[in-house]
Amino acid sequence: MSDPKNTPYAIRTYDADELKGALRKMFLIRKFEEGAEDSYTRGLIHGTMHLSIGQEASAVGSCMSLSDDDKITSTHRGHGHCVAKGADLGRMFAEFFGKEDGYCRGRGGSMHIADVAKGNLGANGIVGGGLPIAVGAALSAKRLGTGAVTVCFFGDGANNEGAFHEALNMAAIWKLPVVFVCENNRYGMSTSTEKSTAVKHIAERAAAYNMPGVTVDGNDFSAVTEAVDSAVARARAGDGPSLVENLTYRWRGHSKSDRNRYRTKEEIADWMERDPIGQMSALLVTHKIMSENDVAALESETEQVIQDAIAFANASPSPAVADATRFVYTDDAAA
Ligand SMILES: Cc1ncc(C[n+]2csc(CCOP(=O)(O)OP(=O)(O)O)c2C)c(N)n1
Repeated sequence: MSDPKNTPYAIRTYDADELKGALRKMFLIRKFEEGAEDSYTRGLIHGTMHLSIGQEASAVGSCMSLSDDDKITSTHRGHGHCVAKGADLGRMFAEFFGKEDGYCRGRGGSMHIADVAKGNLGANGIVGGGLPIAVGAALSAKRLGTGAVTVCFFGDGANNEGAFHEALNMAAIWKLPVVFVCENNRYGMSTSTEKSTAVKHIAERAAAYNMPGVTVDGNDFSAVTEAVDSAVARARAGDGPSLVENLTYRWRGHSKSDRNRYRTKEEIADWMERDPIGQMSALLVTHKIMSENDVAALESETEQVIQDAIAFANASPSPAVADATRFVYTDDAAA
């Protein structure tokens, strides 16, 4: 008989439906962003956007043990977090296309999607901007005794912002129920983490704020769930914050204008070999949770979901010109 200790954490912890649901969300993130990229090329999307293709295990794995009552704060690279926390894909595309059915009635676009009903407090165009918001949400949960935990996503670039240090310190002294999840994809725009950060692993910085810090392979769904689930349990038990660093990689450029001059084709190809979706599919096939045919069928099903979401967004009405300034701050402000 196989030793259960050799069975990966996710397989020991989650049932078949939960694991299939996680792989489905990872496919949805990938297909959503491919659909967004294609729509951008067709001129359907204005402004820029930041794709997280290659980082799907970090987004989905970090949200596995959260309910709709738990909160997340996201980043400029936030589509994956949004989908992982259960957002409606049609409304996301509608927001991208500037349509009335979008999450901000088409006024915000890619970097302003929030889905409060699902506990997603929103993307943020300000690097490090989500960190103080997460501390505030966790403080509110603690004071109100709701039992909710906040997962705060941020990039490696944010770890050198003052807001990062202030947020971790405050969360630690007040023992707040927050998990700081750094998605270290090795670059902040064109600057490598190596050149910009004094420590080798960002998780080492947790020691300065008297909280646990762990670095994991962020492309390994099971490793991400193992680290984040334990940090969420610690936060829920009232033992305070933790820092988890998910090592990952964005396959695409920083944004649509990136010409990728700061990294080699070989480096990108090497990380594409470590595809989080390929790894998760292999994990589920190896442990006989799905067959290869099941995985292929799931992938096709998610492609159809994305096509339907794009069709929904295309059919959604554009805002009336007379309403252009409404729903930006409050409905009343422009009334
Ligand atoms: C406070 C602030 N400074 C600079 C920028 C410009 N900017 C946008 S994204 C980015 C890089 C962020 O890198 P990281 O946090 O590692 O996230 P990633 O893009 O790698 O996901 C920068 C410098 C900004 N939006 N906000």
